[in-house]
Amino acid sequence: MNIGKKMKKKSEHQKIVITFGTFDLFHLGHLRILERAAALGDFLIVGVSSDELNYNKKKVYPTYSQQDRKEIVEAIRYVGHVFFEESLERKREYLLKYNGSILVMGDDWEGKFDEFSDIVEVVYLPRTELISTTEAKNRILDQAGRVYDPVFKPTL
Ligand code: C2G
Repeated sequence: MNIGKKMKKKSEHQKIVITFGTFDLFHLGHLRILERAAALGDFLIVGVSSDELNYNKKKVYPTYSQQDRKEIVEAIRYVGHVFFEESLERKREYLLKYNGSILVMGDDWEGKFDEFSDIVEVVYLPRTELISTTEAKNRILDQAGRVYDPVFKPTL
């Protein structure tokens, strides 16, 4: 029997925590916010931003497709349910639909979602330092340069 999955089952009267994110190139910062968000309630629901939402926001698609990002987040043991966040404007609708009690975001979003405090408790958690998808991409590019550029000398 899969105990982990059994524990994820939602029931009445549970405190539902909802969080949102892209979760591209899933890293420890992502894992830690999901762990801390889950600890605030009984059941964690995650809105994974769709590819189109990301493109509209940043004019670039994430490295991994929305289906891949959703599947990875679904596999995290702190997560009970995952849906696609199709638009930033639909947060209130999602919070009501999924019956959320707490909205959790990293503190890079501090103050941005206070407007929803009439229907949920809004909590901003400190980001994990020194880790981000952008930092990972830059490190990969830097390392690729070392591997493929025969004249590149790393500074020690
Ligand atoms: N995060 C963190 N520590 C990091 C990096 C990210 O705690 N080092 C948190 C962010 O604060 C966010 C979550 O992990 O709460 C997901 O981060 P991103 O994938 O960067 O998502 P973002 O682009 O902020 O999308 O509706 C809002 C958006 O969908 C949020």
